[in-house]
Amino acid sequence: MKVQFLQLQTHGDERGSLIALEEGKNIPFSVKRVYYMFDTGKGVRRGFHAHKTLKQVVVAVRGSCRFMLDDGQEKIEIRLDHPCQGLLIESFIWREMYDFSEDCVLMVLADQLYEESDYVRDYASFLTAVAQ
Ligand code: T46
Repeated sequence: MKVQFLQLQTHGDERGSLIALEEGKNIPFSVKRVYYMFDTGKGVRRGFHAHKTLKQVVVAVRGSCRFMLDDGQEKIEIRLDHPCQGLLIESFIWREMYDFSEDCVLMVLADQLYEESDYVRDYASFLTAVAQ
């Protein structure tokens, strides 16, 4: 599956912790867009789509949530619960996010600007596309 865990180096000292995200170093693409989700309601499930070309790295900078990732053949569940964990998700991976903790701030770095035409929001169309 085109999904990878990235262990992000923490620079910690007596003042606290700091993690740097740098394109071409720990982020394997040029970053065109950053967005973040917060105040996600209890029991809410988001996502329900794949991307045709977009690559993203997701970090729970605060709190936790779970991802269900599906490449059309296999489904895996991943829990993000620490700011030192990055999750690289490449194209044609169906994703659903859920079990957001109340304090969850989910930050996403993307290699492209927002473009609705890059989304596959219909699961049957996704399965057809990955079968080809
Ligand atoms: C993804 C997962 C992890 C924008 O105007 N600009 C943006 O950059 C984004 C990401 C969204 N929007 C608008 C489009 C919708 O009206 O914000 C609204 C919520 O977006 P959406 O329903 O797509 O959110 P999620 O949580 O289902 O999915 C998002 C990303 O869209 C998606 O690329 O991989 O987070």
